[in-house]
Amino acid sequence: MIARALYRSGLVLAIVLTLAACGESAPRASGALSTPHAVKLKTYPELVVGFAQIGAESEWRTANTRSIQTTADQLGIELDLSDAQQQQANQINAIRSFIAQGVDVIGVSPVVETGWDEVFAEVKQAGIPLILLDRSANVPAELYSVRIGSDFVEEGRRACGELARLLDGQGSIVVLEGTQGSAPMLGRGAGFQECLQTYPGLHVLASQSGDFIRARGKEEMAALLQTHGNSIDGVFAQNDDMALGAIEAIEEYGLRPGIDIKIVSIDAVRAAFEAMIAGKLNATIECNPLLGPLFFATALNLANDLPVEKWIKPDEGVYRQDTAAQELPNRLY
Ligand code: GYE
Repeated sequence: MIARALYRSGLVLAIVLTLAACGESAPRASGALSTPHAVKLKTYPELVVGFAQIGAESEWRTANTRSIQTTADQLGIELDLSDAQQQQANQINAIRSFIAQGVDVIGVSPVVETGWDEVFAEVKQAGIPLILLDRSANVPAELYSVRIGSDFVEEGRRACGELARLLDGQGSIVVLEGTQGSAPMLGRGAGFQECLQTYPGLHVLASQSGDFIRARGKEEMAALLQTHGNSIDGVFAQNDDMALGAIEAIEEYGLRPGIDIKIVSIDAVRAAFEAMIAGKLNATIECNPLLGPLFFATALNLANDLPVEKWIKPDEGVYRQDTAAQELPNRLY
């Protein structure tokens, strides 16, 4: 899907560039000083992009930031990257400063889903295209140009399917949720719940928020073990980092993660593959953070008024212990 979208956007751009080139080299009527129909398209090195990143809460996020930075460097794009340290107010300030600078395109990964209407309307008013990268926002569709990111509801369904398989449809599950009110927390939770309806033998004992952070996942898992002890059969961690923290808590409690308690998480970062190879994590649902190339290809199309799809989704898989060792060398994040 990524390849297709890139190919398509590249193709559209190539066609338009060719037309523009033809326009410029077409013979001019005598006396004419310019070619009124030639289209002057922006190229990557002319682009100025502002991106309001969330922070550095997880390995996923670090890989995402790296992908955006290295792609901008490779393409010669001027990138203003801001780190909001998990604060929505900082993201809003960053967006306002991008408007003041007059950047060509603004990108943001909204830390939570709500509270964006006003600032997004300001972006629209300024005539700057807005890309939601990774997380979505709960706003009317006309307030942004495109969202590039995963189907979080589907990821939740897949996580439930994996746990149901591992537990033979019977057992008690605890959930480690990501940042409250964020699109992946809400979407993954909804997909998981929806799929649970088809497994009457599975039920959720408790849910706690670990904010997508490893240390918090460990803390919350330790507390859950204190309360529910040996009655926990499975853990659904809404990202790998929290699952890795939970693994430590389970070991400290004296149980075997991956055996006594089955664990499924989301992201598919390298450390998750290492944990699967060690037999401590049972499965991970892929969520691709390497969105830099797609982000800038889309930004260029928007800056040139070319059409883009409203929701661009990366292709993603599910990984289990049996193929983890074989897959690890291929992992790029
Ligand atoms: O799963 C988690 C990160 O928004 C999809 O945010 C992203 C999530 C990712 O902190 O690890």
